[in-house]
Amino acid sequence: MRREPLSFEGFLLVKLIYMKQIIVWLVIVTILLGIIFWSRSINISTQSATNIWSGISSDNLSDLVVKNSLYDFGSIKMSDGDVDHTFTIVNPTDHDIKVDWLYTSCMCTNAFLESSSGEKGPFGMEGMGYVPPVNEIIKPGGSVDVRVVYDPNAHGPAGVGTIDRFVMLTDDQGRQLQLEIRAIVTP
Ligand SMILES: [Cu+2]
Repeated sequence: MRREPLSFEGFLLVKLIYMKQIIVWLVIVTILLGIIFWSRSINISTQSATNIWSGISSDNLSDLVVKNSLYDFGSIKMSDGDVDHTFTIVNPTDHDIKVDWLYTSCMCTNAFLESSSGEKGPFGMEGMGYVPPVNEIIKPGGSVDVRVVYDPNAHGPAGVGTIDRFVMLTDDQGRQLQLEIRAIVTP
């Protein structure tokens, strides 16, 4: 059986139908990927406190010191927005120590490094986008401030309850200092 050759208009129509189908599929795939990534980020945030941030082994502690490594905001309201706390990090040794990295345990938390030369940051969660190196030298007896900003709205309505977040500082010897913030989040 011989098929009629397709006219130019017919050809355009077939092409248009194909393109529509492709666009519909692209939209479906994009929505599915969005749902997968969204649920993954929620998973990461609830597991972070137990898995990634289970503490540092005692032989890997930085020589840098902080007076209080834990700060508790107490009860905070989502409607009041971001809260922040500044930790002062001191170099008690007789040699320079360079801060190489600052990472937070969750995307709702950012850290900024403040020194006499200005502010660096934000430094966020490892693996969630690019986090640049800090490259800040602390002189013997000197100090820098690490300002930790927590966004109680970052997780949406699911973010209500007790939260526990960490900031990990890594020095140029690969040794670490951990900071911790806590809060009870209410709507
Ligand atoms: Cu979070």
